Amino acid sequence: MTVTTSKVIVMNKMNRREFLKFAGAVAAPIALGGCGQGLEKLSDRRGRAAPNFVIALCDDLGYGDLACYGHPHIKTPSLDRFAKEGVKLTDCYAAAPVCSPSRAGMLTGRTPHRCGIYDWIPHSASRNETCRTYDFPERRWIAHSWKQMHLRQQEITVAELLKQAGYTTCHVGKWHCNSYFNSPQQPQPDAHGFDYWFSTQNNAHPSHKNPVNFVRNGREAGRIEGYSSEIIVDEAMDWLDNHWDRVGPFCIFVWFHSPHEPVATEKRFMDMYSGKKEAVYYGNVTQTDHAFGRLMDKLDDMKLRDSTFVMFTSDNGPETLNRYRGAERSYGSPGPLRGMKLHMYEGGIRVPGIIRWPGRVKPGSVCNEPVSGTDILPTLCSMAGVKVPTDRPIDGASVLPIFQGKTVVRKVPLYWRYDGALSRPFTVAMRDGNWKILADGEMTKFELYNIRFDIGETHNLASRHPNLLKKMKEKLIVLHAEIDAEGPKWRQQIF
Ligand SMILES: [Ca+2]
Repeated sequence: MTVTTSKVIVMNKMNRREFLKFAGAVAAPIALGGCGQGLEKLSDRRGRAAPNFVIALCDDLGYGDLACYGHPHIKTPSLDRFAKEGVKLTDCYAAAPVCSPSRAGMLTGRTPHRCGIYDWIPHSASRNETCRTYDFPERRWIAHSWKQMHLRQQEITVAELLKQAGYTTCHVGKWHCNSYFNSPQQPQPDAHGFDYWFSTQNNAHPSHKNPVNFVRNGREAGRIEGYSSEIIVDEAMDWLDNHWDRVGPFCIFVWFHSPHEPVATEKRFMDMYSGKKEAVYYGNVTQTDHAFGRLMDKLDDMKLRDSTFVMFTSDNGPETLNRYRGAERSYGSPGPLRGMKLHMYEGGIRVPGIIRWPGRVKPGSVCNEPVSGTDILPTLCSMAGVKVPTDRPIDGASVLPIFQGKTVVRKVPLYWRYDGALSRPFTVAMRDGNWKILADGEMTKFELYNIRFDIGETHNLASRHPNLLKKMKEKLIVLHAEIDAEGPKWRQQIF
């Protein structure tokens, strides 16, 4: 039954010809040779200046939404060029299939459940939370407890670690790691290591156009003319000009609101798709691409290209059209993947991922080694010569080995949990090598896929590989219990 659902989703988004074109675009370079770069050994880097970091994160950008990931219509010239200058990751994952947990995972290097970020976080002022409960009884929480959910002060973020190591740090865009935004009741971006922040609690309001809800270092910025992706990049460029000391290295997190709803797009980008019902969405991705390109041009103007590691990715898969009232522009594509945002199948969690690091990453290469949002902290720490915290479990791993053509060494397999997943009963997933297991929260139902050869998760191999299933089940059950025990219990059950 679930296979049928998958086919419907894929076919809704992409016809067969487009799918084959996409599959070819992704698969062919892999066959030609993975990630080997012939790069300098990491030890050679000792003594060199630590690189700057730019981590650009889109909101709900699907795996199939960029031209360089096979989209048949959307134009993304800046990112296509960026991919030719760097490495395109075919197996890049978000830490979760939904906003807030994904961001917490990226900041902490920990699977978000450990941090207590179980779901997207409502704004403290929102009114309708008392009726928001999960519809399966064992997981029902009173909804106002969601407003208690936030990235706690005791979590250690990558920004804090880099700051301690002499980096100047900046966050621009969507934050979504607390409910009481710009309030003393919960930690704000500065409390999590960002020297400078120009951020919103969640989406740009009322839409990407002329947003009114940015806060700059604790002060409301008021209504700003323009579109949020451009506004964010303007701020990042201004920060580089006027706030970065130009002495030590910098780290900027550029967290776009686009192409999440409510989508609004400048006319000239919509006009590129005139006559298409998807014009607002497609144009929105193109506008984000344009804004990203401007930031890359700025790095060139300041002669920072060679000293800056840049990663572009997304926080989860694409929204389902009309899933809720207001999602009528969500024409995002998961490409050949099964599922969408909020699913534990690949469409929910596998996202575009492109890294440029001149001199270390072979231009135009393609890498099929899995990389997750939780890997950002250990990877950046490794490059900056900063120790990763040892007083708590860190799930991510440094992915620097992929730049030397090697495999990432993981102590913890890639793991995802989202109790509100639309792919229920499957709310938990784990990937170990080429294999992915899905499970329900009670660890009684399982599916098993060879994700390398079955990217669309169409063949459940659980019954065909009982020994492998048993091994992965055992590993997952232990990991799941350990992570579950660590998550803080600020939720209250209502019965
Ligand atoms: Ca999102």
